Amino acid sequence: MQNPHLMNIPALPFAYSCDYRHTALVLIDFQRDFMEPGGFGETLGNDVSLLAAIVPATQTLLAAWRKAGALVVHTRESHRPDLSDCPPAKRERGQPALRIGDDGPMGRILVQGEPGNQIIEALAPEAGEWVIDKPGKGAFYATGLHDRLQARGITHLVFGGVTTEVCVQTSLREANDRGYDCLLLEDCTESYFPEFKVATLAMVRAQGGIVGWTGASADLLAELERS
Ligand code: C5J
Repeated sequence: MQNPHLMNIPALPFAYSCDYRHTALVLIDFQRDFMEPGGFGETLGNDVSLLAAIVPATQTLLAAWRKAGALVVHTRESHRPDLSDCPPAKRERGQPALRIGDDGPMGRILVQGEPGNQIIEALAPEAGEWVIDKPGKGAFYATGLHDRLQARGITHLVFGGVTTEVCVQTSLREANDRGYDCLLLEDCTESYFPEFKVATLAMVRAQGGIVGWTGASADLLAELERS
């Protein structure tokens, strides 16, 4: 008998198959520091309002994923208050208005526990969901995430989050190298640079899905409902 929990989701470059009991929804860095004025994203000179467009679709997906009882992983790009996990190369890069660790309108930029470092209210983690604080762009660097996913029997990862070409793409590539099949949802990820989003989606699925699949949340929702 066919596995009733198996989902066959229309995707590119071809259908993405996964059992939601072995799949985690990974939401990357939906933090005020990236999504709202006064945070890290804006200090780098970006128009942060561009990122708001993906919140409704991500909320709908998150609600359905929760209802299915499947694993949700939230990440935050964040550093310890003493910045011992922030290499000078990261802190001193470029000419931002405020650097990591500086005081801003939402507290210290990209520092754990500060208001700006929290995930936006609309997508706030619920009890039992994993919240991974990561000092790098990738979710697997210095976090122990791989071991936790392995212990939980997770083989597939569905990604949303910001920004597409930085922390989302880095995390997806790290995951691919660790043996996970990865689906990037195009309506649940956004960039400050629309052309970078388009390019990232194309890169991920090129060459027969060289590092993963891309798809739409509506197609995932339909399969989740069916299974
Ligand atoms: C950036 C991220 N863009 N979450 N971080 O620095 O993509």
